[in-house]
Amino acid sequence: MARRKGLGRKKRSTVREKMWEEKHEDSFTHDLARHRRGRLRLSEAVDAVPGQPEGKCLPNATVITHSRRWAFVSYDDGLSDAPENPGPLCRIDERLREEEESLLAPGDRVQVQFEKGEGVVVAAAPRKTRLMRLGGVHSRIKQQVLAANIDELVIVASVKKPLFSPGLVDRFLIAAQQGGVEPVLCFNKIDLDAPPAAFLGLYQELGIPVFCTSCITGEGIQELEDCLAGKLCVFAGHSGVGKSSLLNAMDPELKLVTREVSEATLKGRHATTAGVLYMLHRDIRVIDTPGIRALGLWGLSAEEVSLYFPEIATESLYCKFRNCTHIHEKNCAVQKAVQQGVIARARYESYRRIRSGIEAMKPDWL
Ligand SMILES: Nc1nc2c(ncn2[C@@H]2O[C@H](COP(=O)(O)OP(=O)(O)O)[C@@H](O)[C@H]2O)c(=O)[nH]1
Ligand SMILES: [Mg+2]
Ligand SMILES: [Zn+2]
Repeated sequence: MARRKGLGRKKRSTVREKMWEEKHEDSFTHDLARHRRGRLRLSEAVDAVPGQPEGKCLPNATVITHSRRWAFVSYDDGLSDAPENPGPLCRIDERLREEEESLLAPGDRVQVQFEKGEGVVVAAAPRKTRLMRLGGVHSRIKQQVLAANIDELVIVASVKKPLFSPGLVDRFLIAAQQGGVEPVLCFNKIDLDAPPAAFLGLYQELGIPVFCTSCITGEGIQELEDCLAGKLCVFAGHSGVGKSSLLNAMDPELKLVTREVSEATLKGRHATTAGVLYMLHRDIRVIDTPGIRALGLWGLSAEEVSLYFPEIATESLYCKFRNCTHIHEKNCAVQKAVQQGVIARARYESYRRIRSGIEAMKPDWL
């Protein structure tokens, strides 16, 4: 990628790091794709616009959605009607792209400057929270941020069509903890079948609010709406579980496109291609993400996995070995707790699968 002369990212990094700590939101950097263990590596952050007086570079818009080169933004109060404003579609400055991929995510706070009748996103504020995953095999970006600055992660699952997948929920719960987001679980399509009772209790015991909804009968929609009022949240889950339908049910004015779940695979098709932020009534702002079939966890080592399963972490204090993997050891308190039903087997199986997946992958963040 062509770098602008004199930008000198590395040299200025310590200065920016210090400034970022002091000013947080007001100073401008952007967390890039190559963080380690969820920590911002500000040495790799994109710098503020060259020549911009420090402290004057404030966010004035929020990213609604974006492609590689273009962002659709919502301007802060007062700016949308400004005579010099050419409209919400803005070009993304090359420093906010990496190898032709945009580094922005819906929910990002950005500064747009108006240049020759064109809006240009020139800088992005550090993210308060994020939902991220490993980039797909074809993506050059290893860590993909799906949504930024969200308060709640609404994990949507359906009881049927497609079938409930506890493994994906457990992965989302880890991603929520990594990104500093509060998780909420929503079992949708309860008109088709009862929500799985064992799992309802399990997640409630873990302290996760659980909602049971139907977009057909309207059951549970009001409760979900009350929980999300005034918040920015992201809806995530398999394709076809009813994410877009839930948004339509909360605010019929939205009229989002929904898709029939393909009978052949019962996995749903991808109707939504990029994450988009929608403004609903009651100041509910929701980022609807494309259906996610698998959530690769980013920046996690095999040893760390148990820390994200609170019930496993608690039991592991009683294991004979400090570095117990809880998989093959004798005298393992975790395995004993699973046998005694203290730890749910489904959660333990998730733990094993996630852990062995990371071991097999030999990720480059370790
Ligand atoms: N029976 C039933 N079908 C639903 C419900 N919610 C959504 N659907 C259907 O499920 C399919 C996928 O919904 P959609 O909102 O596009 O799912 P998304 O991919 O998660 O956004 C559509 O055919 C919807 O009509 C529900 O509560 N009950
Ligand atoms: Mg959808
Ligand atoms: Zn153990």
